[in-house]
Amino acid sequence: MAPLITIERHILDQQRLYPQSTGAFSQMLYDIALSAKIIARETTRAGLAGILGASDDQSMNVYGEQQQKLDIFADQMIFKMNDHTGRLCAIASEESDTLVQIPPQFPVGKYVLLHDPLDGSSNIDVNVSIGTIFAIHRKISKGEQGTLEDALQPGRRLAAAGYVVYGSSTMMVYSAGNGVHGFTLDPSVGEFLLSHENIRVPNRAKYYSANQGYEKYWTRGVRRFTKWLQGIEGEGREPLAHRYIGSLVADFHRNLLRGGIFYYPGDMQKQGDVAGKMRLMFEAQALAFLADQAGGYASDGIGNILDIQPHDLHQRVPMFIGNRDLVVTAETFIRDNDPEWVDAYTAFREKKPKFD
Ligand code: AHM
Ligand code: MG
Repeated sequence: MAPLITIERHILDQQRLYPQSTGAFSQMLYDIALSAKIIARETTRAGLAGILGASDDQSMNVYGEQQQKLDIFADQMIFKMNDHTGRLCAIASEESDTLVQIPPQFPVGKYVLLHDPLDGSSNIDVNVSIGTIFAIHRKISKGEQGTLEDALQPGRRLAAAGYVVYGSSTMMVYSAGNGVHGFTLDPSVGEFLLSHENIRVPNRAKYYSANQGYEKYWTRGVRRFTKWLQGIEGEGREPLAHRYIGSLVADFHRNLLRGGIFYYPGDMQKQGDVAGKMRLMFEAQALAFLADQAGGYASDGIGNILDIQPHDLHQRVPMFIGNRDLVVTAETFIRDNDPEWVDAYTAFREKKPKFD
């Protein structure tokens, strides 16, 4: 019988590759796995426990979206599981306006955690897959407390990133810069077991995923690229099948395993949407890191998402992610068709960060 490899054992095995490691990093990934198990339990019991649906106080998050009860639960759970461990110097979440400091009674560590506690929250009420996304940067500032300078680093410098998908089973997928590994939760024993070792994006893509309901807002390049994926534009390739769940984690996960491209472009027509909807720090950096580690690629339409110097914690970013050849083709269509958008977005992308 092949040995069962728990996520704990896998993280420890990875740690042995770095003899100088203090173990703090491995423990942190394990803390996130534990938070994920608790969130998974709540998502499956949500209807029963009476916490399904919009939060009582009808509160809005920083993007003006109504928070769901489960969003708030997941956000607080991740904070509470990680605030006291001495491993983090700050935590930032899609649901909070600013960087959250470690409470003064607890020791301060060497890493910053950025996360989207419950991605795809519009799908909670309708029993469709949702997810948690996380990214970990190393502290680079001199003082004791974590600062925006520590959080606003390019994705290229991530120490680790991953996601949890709460679907027909719960899976955690992570990379600490040494390949992408997937674990499936066995609810009967409460352990994440290694089920997908060293995930690589398949050479042949099967799917394209985008919210085509918004096509009228898209630029000419993105529309032509979509026609190319459908085999209508260009050299008459076989069409890809279309799949769109509306939960980024679930859409990304499917395309990672089956091959394909997910895109959420920046639009010019809809005012203020030059950078689209996805959040650079809480969604895009982590998934771009995983795509890169799995042999794929993530672009904002003009270049690698991992190379963007962030200027704002809640910065939006256009996202094209999946098989490298498809993403590069999207960049080509945009370069050849959308000069106005490229100029407007480049000005946005190159804004300078303010760290004070
Ligand atoms: P959320 O973090 O508020 O849930 O929003 C992010 C979600 C992604 O999971 C998904 O890819 C996208 O928004 C769907 O947006 P749309 O409904 O515009 O297609
Ligand atoms: Mg969210």
